Amino acid sequence: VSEAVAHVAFLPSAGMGHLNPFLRLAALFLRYGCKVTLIIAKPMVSLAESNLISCFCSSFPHQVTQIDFNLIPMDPTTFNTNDPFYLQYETIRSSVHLLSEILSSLSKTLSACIFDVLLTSPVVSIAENLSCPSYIFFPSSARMLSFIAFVSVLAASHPAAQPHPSTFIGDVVQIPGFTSSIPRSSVPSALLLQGSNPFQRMLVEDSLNLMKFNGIFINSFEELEGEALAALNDGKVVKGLSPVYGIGPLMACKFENVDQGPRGCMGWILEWLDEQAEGSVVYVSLGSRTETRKEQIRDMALGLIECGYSFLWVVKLKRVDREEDEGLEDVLGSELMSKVREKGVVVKEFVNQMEILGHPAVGGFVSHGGWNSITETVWEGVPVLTWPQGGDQKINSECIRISGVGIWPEDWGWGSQDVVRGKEISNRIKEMMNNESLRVKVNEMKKAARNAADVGGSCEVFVKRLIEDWKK
Ligand code: BUP
Repeated sequence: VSEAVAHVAFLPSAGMGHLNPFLRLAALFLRYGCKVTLIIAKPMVSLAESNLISCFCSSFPHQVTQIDFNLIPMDPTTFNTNDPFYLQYETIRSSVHLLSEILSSLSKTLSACIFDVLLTSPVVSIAENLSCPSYIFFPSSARMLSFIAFVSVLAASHPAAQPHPSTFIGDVVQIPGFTSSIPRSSVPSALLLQGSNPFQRMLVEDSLNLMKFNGIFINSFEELEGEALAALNDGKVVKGLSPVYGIGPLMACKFENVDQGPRGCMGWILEWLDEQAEGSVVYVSLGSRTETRKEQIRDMALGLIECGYSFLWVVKLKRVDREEDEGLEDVLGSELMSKVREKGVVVKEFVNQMEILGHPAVGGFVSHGGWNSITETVWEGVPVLTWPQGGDQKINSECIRISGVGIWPEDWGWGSQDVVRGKEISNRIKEMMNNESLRVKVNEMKKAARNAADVGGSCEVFVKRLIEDWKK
């Protein structure tokens, strides 16, 4: 490509936990002068996603072009799932020839193409035929990426022709290059379910296909996950894996503030936080996709009341036992609800998490262990207590414990299934809020995070080097 400005095409997939960091990655390349084409699979899964994309495009009117990738509608009953994200994935897969047309019309001007990891297998054949390099963006931890990449090694070493993950994943997974192993109990539970499910097929297939790209971008950095990044790049995890670029931490951008959730709600939240003493508030959010059980909500309420700290609790009631209309008072009862109101505030809307974590009153974060939440809490130097609910969250939580920036009580199990009593929750919150060494460690990590993202930091070095390579 002889043009002076590098031109990068981005193809995101569905889900805010993927879209948010993916657009932050695109904003990073924009910051270094690239031109961006955003290819959007339509129709999108949720309104929140289409709002965010509109805000992104209107924030960079001269540098970003949006192209619609109109999906061919599919009959959802063809698939044995009601997960809208998996249906989107399959629809993209079956419409991929249309994507091929879009990319070939752009290919003369393209310097690189970046795909979200959920599209790894659907786009692999297209990526192989592109005349520019293609990359995957992986929005979880380097430890989780190592696990996924190592799945192909485990599967290949099993005698059966097509072994099931529950047979090739033993009691522990010892990935070469790692000091500590991953216990079977930390493996995403959908992978271990008997019988075949879409998630298993996707992961096993992706594990092999990850090798077929020119590189993998990951929202992590040396000081947070040095061991995993080295194991991946030294060929210890799997031989032949493409370079893994730790371009993290990817931080919040201005476009995320526009029209994301009611600013009215953020207004009173910030006013309430302003009234609280520095470092005195526990912020609680177990993610947006969690199926929160009523019992878990009750235990959390008891734990928060007992711990004695003020709290800001983001509860996603919409998925409580799948009952859409139930309110928190219906779940807690009026007596418990009035105690909750004495010490804390409860929010049901989508909040601006970065703004909350950055408020001086916030002294600790009870999180599900989503990787974005972890990198955000590190960025703000807030210690974290994780209660994984599913997916990659236990493997991410291991990074928290290893790096020393937070606590993960391993015996709590998956929050979406296991019972943890209020007393235990309260004890762990107190431990997080009172532990001086956690605070020191997370502040060291905050400095390292900011250095990595600063002028001359690892993130800039990687991005500038890639842009130069693309221009050759
Ligand atoms: Br909830 C919530 N506000 O109210 P993770 C989330 N977020 O800004 P994962 C908000 O969404 P799940 C809210 O800051 C982070 O960037 C949060 O990503 C933001 O969770 C993102 O932490 C969530 O990686 O699970 O794994 O995507 O979908 O349940 O949040």
